[in-house]
Amino acid sequence: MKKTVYSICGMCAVRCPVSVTVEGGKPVWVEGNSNDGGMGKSLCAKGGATLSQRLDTQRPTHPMIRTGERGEGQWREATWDEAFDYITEKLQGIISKYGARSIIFSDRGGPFADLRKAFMKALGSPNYHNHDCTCGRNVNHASKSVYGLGRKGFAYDYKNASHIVLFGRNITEALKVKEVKGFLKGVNNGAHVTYVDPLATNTASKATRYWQIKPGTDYALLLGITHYILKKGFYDKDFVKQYVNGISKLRDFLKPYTPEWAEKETGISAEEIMAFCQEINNDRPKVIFHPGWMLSRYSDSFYASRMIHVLNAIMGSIEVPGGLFYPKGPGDAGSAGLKSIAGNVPAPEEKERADGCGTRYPQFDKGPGMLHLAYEAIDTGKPYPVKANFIHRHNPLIALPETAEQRRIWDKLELIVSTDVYFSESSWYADVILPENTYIERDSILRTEKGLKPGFGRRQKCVEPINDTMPGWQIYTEIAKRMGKGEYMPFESIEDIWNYQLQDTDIKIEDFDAKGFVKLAKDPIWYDRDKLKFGTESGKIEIVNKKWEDMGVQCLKPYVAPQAPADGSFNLLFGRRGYQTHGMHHNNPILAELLGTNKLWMNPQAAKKIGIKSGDEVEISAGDTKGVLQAKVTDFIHPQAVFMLHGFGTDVPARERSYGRGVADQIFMKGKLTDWDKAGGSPTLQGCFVTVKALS
Ligand SMILES: Nc1nc2c(c(=O)[nH]1)N[C@H]1C(S)=C(S)[C@@H](COP(=O)(O)OP(=O)(O)OC[C@H]3O[C@@H](n4cnc5c(=O)[nH]c(N)nc54)[C@H](O)[C@@H]3O)O[C@H]1N2
Ligand SMILES: Nc1nc2c(c(=O)[nH]1)N[C@H]1C(S)=C(S)[C@@H](COP(=O)(O)OP(=O)(O)OC[C@H]3O[C@@H](n4cnc5c(=O)[nH]c(N)nc54)[C@H](O)[C@@H]3O)O[C@H]1N2
Ligand code: SF4
Ligand SMILES: [Mo]
Repeated sequence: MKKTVYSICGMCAVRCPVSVTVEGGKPVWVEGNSNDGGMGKSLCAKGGATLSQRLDTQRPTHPMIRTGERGEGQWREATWDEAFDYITEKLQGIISKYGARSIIFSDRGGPFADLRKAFMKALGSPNYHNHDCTCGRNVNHASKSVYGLGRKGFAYDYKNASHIVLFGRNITEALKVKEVKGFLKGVNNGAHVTYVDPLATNTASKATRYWQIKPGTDYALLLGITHYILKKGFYDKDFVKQYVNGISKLRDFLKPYTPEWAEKETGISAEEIMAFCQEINNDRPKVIFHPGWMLSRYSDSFYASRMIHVLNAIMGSIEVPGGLFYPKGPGDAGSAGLKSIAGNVPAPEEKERADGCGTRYPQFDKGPGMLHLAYEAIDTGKPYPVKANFIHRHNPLIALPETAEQRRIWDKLELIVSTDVYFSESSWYADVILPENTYIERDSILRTEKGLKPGFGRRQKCVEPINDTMPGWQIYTEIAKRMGKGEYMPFESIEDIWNYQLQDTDIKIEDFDAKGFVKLAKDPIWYDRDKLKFGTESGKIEIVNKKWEDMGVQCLKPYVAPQAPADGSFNLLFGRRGYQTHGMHHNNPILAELLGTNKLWMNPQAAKKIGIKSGDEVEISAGDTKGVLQAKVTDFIHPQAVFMLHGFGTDVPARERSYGRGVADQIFMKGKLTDWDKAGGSPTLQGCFVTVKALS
């Protein structure tokens, strides 16, 4: 009667291994899959709300086709056949008028995305996008310009580290279960933790040194740190000699950027900076500088991230325990990889992406593209018209800035299809909603799990769906077939896909039964540190990368201080907490209770000036956009900034538990859809100001 099914959590994009207990066909318990030692039985609060998600009735339970105006909330429930016919007919019309390239795909991305990429290629469009333009693109591009490898080209060995330096990386709340466990082990083992953030988050309480930096000045801090480290010789000279090009150019460039100079820009004392450098020198090479994500959303964040990547290199912390390591893939363990589904579909005839990644913007990765740049194409019809948008497990209307402006642009689309489990802001504005099964009700394609012990992982259906929903793999396979592209996705069942993926390996699908995953190596794989190879043309770490400079990206850019807020206005900071995933679970019956509403954090100095105390209602505004929140007056925030949690203030009435609760941060980000970092590419979400006034 009682059985255990191993699967992969889907309550956030971290996708931890889980173990689900099923009794009489019903799920009764979810916990971490303890076959994975790093995970144990742990789960976060969102993972713990899995069963509540499934039972939530304020979700799309059938395919839905819009009957009223977009966003009006008038729908008719449809059968899957009707929904697919509707989509196919519209798509055929759009393709015959504008060509297949006029279709874009806006995906969350991640380890199961291969099938959706195949779907887009099969339709004949080059315009696949994932969410990363507002997540880690700047950090990724910065990493590529230094190592020739993206941001996922390295992983971090927290538990053995001697010093962990976090720039706005709220690792204990914006969490990944295995990572936070590794981090806490490191802390318990006595690692130093330096935490840099204008906000003293929960992670600051684990730090041995907390710096309440002036918002947007991390690049200055990093220049001051690197200047002093080079001046004092606090770096790994052997590693630099062997692997790093451009150290003398860096030294010259850094001449003006002394710790005393950095103090003036950042508010962090020169003495503290020098003491930190001394400590880091003792702790290296077991040192991790983590670039975070949020620091990556100012206009110079590409450069701040770049300097962090350079620091990791000159610490010599690459491919050492307690430092950074290359996540190893199947090939490193002597195995073939999963066979790619997209790899088997011919490339679309159209080579130019609508967003210009890889052509107009040669430095930006074509793979995930840049959704905000595709918006320009939707809006202007250049370089060619874009008329259809598939949205999968993505909520761009709140993930990108300026919801209202995005809706204006989306109105130029002739078809919007959203595959979601919730009425997100984006699915609510679509023409068709295709409800996916909740994750415990569905199988997904197999994933590759890179790491010191690489392997493959399987998400499998634990229980039958309770609604008229479908797994993503089937949705796209069905549409492809109806569009006459079935030959590229010739699958009738998930087993067909699994067997296809495993065909080059020695692994059978039954091998996943015992643990939920298959490891390809018994022992951790470390590369020979004398034979490291980086992805640059020289094979070395490039402080000045000629390829990037030739593409118009200066590598060592002089510091320009960020714009300061005008009198009475503040830098708007935002972030998340352990029991929320962006804006997606605010209506989950259990999590809605924990989340309540968001508040506006303000420093006492600033609050006093405008006559506000904790608990007072305040009006926040940017231009003609306004919102009201309760103030939380606290020393834990820099006087120049205010902070609010992301994901609140939904305007979707069907989400009754969260509708009207709190205020959304993205609505205040005026002009940010077209204001992006020219070197890294991401919208400068953080360079935004609001004014605050007392209401009574
Ligand atoms: N203003 C502001 N903007 C931000 C951020 C911020 O903090 N503030 N954070 C940025 C960051 S780091 C990121 S990564 C992005 C995140 O932006 P998104 O990637 O859009 O966010 P997610 O919450 O991961 O996923 C969103 C959608 O997936 C749906 N979903 C959930 N589970 C499932 C499922 O099982 N199947 C399907 N098909 N759909 C599902 C949800 O209902 C939701 O609509 O936002 C970025 N933008
Ligand atoms: N519980 C939970 N966990 C998550 C997610 C989630 O939605 N919920 N999302 C996942 C995803 S997609 C991501 S990208 C990560 C995000 O992980 P983080 O980026 O660590 O998460 P945030 O809470 O957004 O934290 C951003 C921090 O940046 C700080 N900050 C703002 N301006 C500056 C500045 O000028 N300098 C510095 N140094 N710091 C600054 C903010 O004050 C805030 O504390 O979390 C992942 N984990
Ligand atoms: S971090 Fe939490 S919600 Fe995200 S996958 Fe892991 S257990 Fe699930
Ligand atoms: Mo993210």
